[in-house]
Amino acid sequence: MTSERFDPSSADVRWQAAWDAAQTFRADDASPRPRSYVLEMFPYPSGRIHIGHVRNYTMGDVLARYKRMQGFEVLHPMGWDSFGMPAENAAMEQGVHPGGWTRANIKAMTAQLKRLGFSFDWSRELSTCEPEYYGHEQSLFLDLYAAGLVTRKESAVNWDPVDMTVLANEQVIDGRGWRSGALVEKRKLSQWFLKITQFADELLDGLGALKNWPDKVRLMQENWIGKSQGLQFTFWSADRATEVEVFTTRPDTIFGASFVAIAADHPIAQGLAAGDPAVADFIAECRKGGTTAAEIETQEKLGFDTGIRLVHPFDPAIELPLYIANFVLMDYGTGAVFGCPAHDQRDIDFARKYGLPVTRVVADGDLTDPVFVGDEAYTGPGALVNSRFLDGMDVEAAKAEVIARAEQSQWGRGTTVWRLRDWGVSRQRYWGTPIPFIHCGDCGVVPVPKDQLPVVLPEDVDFSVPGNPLERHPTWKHVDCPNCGKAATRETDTLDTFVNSSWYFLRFASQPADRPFDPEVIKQWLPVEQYIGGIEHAILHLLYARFWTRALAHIGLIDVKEPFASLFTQGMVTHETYSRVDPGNGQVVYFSPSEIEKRAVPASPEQAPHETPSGIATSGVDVTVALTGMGIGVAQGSVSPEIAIPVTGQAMKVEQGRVTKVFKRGTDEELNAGRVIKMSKSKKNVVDPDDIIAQYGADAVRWFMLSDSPPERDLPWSEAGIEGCGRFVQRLWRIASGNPQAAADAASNPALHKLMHRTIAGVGADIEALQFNKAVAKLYELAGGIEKAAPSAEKIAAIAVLPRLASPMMPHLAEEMYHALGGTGLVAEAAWPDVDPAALVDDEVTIAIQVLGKLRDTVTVAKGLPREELEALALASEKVQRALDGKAVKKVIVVPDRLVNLVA
Ligand code: ANZ
Ligand code: ZN
Repeated sequence: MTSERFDPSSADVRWQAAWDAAQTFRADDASPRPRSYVLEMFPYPSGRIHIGHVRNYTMGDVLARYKRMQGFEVLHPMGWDSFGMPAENAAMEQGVHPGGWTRANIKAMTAQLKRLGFSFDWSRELSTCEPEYYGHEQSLFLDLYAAGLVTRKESAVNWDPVDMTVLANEQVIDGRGWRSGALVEKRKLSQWFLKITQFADELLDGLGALKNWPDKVRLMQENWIGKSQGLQFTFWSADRATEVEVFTTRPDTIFGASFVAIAADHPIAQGLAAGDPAVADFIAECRKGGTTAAEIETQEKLGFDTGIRLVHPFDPAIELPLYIANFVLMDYGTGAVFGCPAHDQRDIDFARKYGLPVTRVVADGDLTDPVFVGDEAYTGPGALVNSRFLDGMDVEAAKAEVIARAEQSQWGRGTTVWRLRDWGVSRQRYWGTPIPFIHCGDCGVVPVPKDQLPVVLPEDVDFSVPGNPLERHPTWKHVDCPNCGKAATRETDTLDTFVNSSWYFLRFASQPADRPFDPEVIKQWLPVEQYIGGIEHAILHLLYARFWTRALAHIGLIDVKEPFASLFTQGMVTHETYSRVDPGNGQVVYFSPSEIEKRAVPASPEQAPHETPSGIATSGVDVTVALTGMGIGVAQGSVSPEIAIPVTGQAMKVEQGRVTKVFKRGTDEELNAGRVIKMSKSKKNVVDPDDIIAQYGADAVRWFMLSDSPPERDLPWSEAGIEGCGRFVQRLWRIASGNPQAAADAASNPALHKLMHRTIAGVGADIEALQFNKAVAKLYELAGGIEKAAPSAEKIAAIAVLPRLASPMMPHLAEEMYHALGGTGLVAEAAWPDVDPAALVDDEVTIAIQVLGKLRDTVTVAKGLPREELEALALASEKVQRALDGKAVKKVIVVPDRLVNLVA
């Protein structure tokens, strides 16, 4: 006996247990089937699964389940990106151990994921904070070191002089330490680097082959790698005592040069500082503020005139002042530039501030005057002007001409520079992979011998004092040198968490105990067929993972060069916000959905009946905020400046003189129903996955995540939407559990047969193209078709395929339906239904019927109908007769299978 209603609260756990028992989702390394590796970016164990994770993992799950039904051996793993700052912050704020906090979070989140019925191979679960993972990472790091891909060099860090600690960029807020509030200084420290720049060319060229990556992501990576072609050349002082080598990407603007500037760390600046306290003071001033390119970009431009004058390479009569300037970076190009204010924004800001000449050398349309007006540089194309032998050339030709002349006269040469820097992986933090090196007074830096790996983090650490607990630990760092046996110290830096996520997809594919992975097994699974995650990882994570894969291939550990064959970046889940302005302080106060109620009230006369359109924050804007996982993404999100949300009036619906308004629950206090924006705690517009699963069941939640919006777009959460999904779950259940009672001699239903096969083919194609919302729509259509149909053999057949079609998206309901219909085994292991190709052939066409070229009617007819029949059909149309209004038809134009035009 089947029950009336589908009850997810009992069915969900029952089927989850059945899949577990049958090990349905275990990927078999030895399988003879073709492989499919479906991967979603693994989460940071922050404590709770949020709705963004649910959307991300639902999409991956649908694809993984579908591929399994298609006969693939599917690898669909899940794990935890579990090192990183939030655990240390929790340790400092709540006095808990980062490990305990992290592991408890993982436990809670695992339970949440299991409730959603995702088809993960849990036997491959990994957590990057466990020695079983990071020990292998240490081993790979040593391999890269042996191959010369790891170096140690001096580099600037953010130093908090009060807490006496190094700060990550995210911990510097407005130039001050996030805890102490002290002005942060730049300090030089010896740091570990991975030589990603050695792969810059490859990483750039490789983008061309990633056809199944979003163009946007490829472009972002291209810009990040930033290959520029330019000219490197030397300026001399007239007495030849000073020489400054500069790099420019705009040699064409050479006659617009009005100054030369060097970085504060440039050797010339350092030399001057030794003899002149004013220079030393200025350099100290430049050291304040952050180290990121973005911060340097936005800082006020500061300069110091050294008094030195340099001569123009094309005309010794032109002299340019040499400045030390805070906007010039030491580690880009040569650490020195010439400024052409008319055509570079930084340069014009600087020139206007210090009263330097601004000369136009590229015409801006008709504007050719050498005197440049205004504060906005012209960076567009144009013909060269005021530039002697370059006049009249376009920018590209002028660049080539200057480079050729410089090379001929041997004062410069054409070069390529990259924006990409080597990857600094040292973090002065506890909760990360210990860098496996030992510092010996005699032997220098010595790698930890591989048989002594893993270098395990000490458990007993103290977070009550700021700084790196590994540094302060009484015993941990004291070891004997593996080389000479003398007393030595361990490296106390740990690896950037992005290292953890740079190879986890390899460990998922193969996890022997004694080495990081087995290359033979990797070969079978990699590349990942479909990778799904948030756009916020477009650059760093995806570039680092590509780099690690290439680096490991370079040293012969694996064969694959690109880890992710296809990449998909999903949109965010958004929700209406409820707020009001606090009259006391003018601040916006937010209310959660549980704190509000919507009531219909009489419309006041001045309120025009309308519905306020809701502005949807585009996912392209707020890219720093992590929807899913990746530790660092979360860290960035938590400190990205809160975006002020303008409250856009009242959202109301006017119906027969009444409007629906939003009130603070149980009061008459009216609230603003504001913009629909990404769910976030601070806006109180979050929906807890646990609550909605408890209320509607896993399948309704999954179905909602796939419905309504294309997957790359934002999905607005709505109560009505999820309720509709809950109703559809019940509708499908009624179809499967009701008795179709086909009479053997009932009329056949070719239309339903057609619809069924179109749905099988269409849903499959849509899932493969990740167009889940379209697959959803097709299932709605088929369900409707079945409900309308009278009993027939085709109806029985259509009902019988429903569980298999629904299985990737609503797996629990599908199992229940499958069994109610007499299926054996698990539908999750069943094959995708076959398509009858004959049923896909379109044998009907829609004919447009026109009178004097104007569309009056359409008819759907069998393909290939003869002219006379089409003509007769057209004349029989009532609408056509009305349009003719008694006039005689003079001529009939028939385009077979397309249209009939009556000329009267
Ligand atoms: C003169 C000039 C004229 C420039 C002009 C630009 C526009 P990209 O293309 O991003 O590589 N530059 C070079 N080295 C620098 C450094 N260490 N710190 C700060 N700025 C530096 O940028 C190259 C341009 O950035 C170079 O071209 C240089 O300014 C500046 F109308 O030279 B240009
Ligand atoms: Zn030694």
